[in-house]
Amino acid sequence: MDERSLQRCLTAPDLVFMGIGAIIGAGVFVMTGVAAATKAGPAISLSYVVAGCAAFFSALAYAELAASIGGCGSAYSYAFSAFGEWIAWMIGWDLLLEYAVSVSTVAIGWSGYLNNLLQTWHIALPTKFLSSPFEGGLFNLPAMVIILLLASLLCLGVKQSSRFNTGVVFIKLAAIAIFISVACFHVQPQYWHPFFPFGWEGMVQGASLVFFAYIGFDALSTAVEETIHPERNTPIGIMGAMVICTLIYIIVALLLTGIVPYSTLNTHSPVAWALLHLGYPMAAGMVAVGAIAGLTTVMLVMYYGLTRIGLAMARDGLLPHLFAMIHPEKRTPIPMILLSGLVIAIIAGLAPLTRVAELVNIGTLAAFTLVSAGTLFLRWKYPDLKRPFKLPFSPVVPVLGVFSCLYLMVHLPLITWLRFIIWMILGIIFYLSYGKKHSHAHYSRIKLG
Ligand code: ALA
Repeated sequence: MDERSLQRCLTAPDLVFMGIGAIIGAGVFVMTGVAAATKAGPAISLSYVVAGCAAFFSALAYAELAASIGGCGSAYSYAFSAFGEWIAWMIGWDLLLEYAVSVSTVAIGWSGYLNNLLQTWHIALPTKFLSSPFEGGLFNLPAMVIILLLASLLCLGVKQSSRFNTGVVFIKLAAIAIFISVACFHVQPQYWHPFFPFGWEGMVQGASLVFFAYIGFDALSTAVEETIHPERNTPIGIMGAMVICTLIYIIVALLLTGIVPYSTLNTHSPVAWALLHLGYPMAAGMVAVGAIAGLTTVMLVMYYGLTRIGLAMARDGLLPHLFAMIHPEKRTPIPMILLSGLVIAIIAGLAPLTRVAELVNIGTLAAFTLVSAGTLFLRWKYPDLKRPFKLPFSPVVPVLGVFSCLYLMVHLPLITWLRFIIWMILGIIFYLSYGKKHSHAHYSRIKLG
């Protein structure tokens, strides 16, 4: 184990697939139905447009900073360059929470989908191994097992992980294609009336919920050190994945609310359920397999992002040195992968995560706000910084990015804010007692000229 660099092997198509891998998951396969039934009605397709705008402004900011600053630390590294160590630590700490909780949450959803699928094949897992002690079980075994399997894959190498990701992304895209090709022949326009059953406010609340569906493109910016020509390929990867996913979301949302009454969609697997309702059990089964595939790649890429941010923080001395170690042959940060995998598996196996999942949104929105603000600040502080990709219409786009993310943040529940604040206070304590003393990040990542 040494401190060598990571291996530069990812191409633009790899990144687009990694982006789709991280983005399309529980959001579209689960939340579309829940948000349509309880918040927005058929206007859920518009909710996707609104949430997509907020995510898009941030994606442009990520693309600019990933191409100009680089590093594997994503928003942590950008905050370091723009605002210094304190803010960088806070946002890095925030990202560790966001990524760990999102992977654990998705693992629990994955376990539920797997169990449903096994039941259709008449295989029953003991219920005590399917839920946490807080929900009457012992632990969630499938959720823990999938995390440990993904940990092994990540240890093997980034190219191997990326190949696996590409294969599985095809399965989930095939599932979506099956849904679209069946659903488009069964649209009944009367289901779209009224389009706004819960008013404009409902549509905006739906947008705050389905914002989750866009989370994930930010993980691509942690792959800069492993990307060939990152100044060109990272913006292509981020924007390419975002455009494809946004189009898919709007089409799926329109079709889903056009083939069944929106009020019936509050189920765990609304997309598969709608096909079952139309009388296509085979297609419904394939969509369920696609959803499991989708959740797998979301976990893989988010988990990957977590390890790279932790690596960047450890290289700066803010986390223990052990986590900066890279395996000489595999060129992967094995100690970081194993320890974070263990923590994630424990959370996924033992925690009741329904409410904690909202922490993911607040953590992400905080990071997105800071990244948009960071582009503005860096354009002012370092006007000559080499920017291979420049977000258009600055300062309008980053300002819109900041305000749209803050707007969604203030609409999150108070309890989520409290949990977030507690986590950040823990971060301050850790920084004062460890990071501040061990930091050796006396450098700037800024390349002028
Ligand atoms: N965007 C990811 C999902 O929808 C987090 O599962």
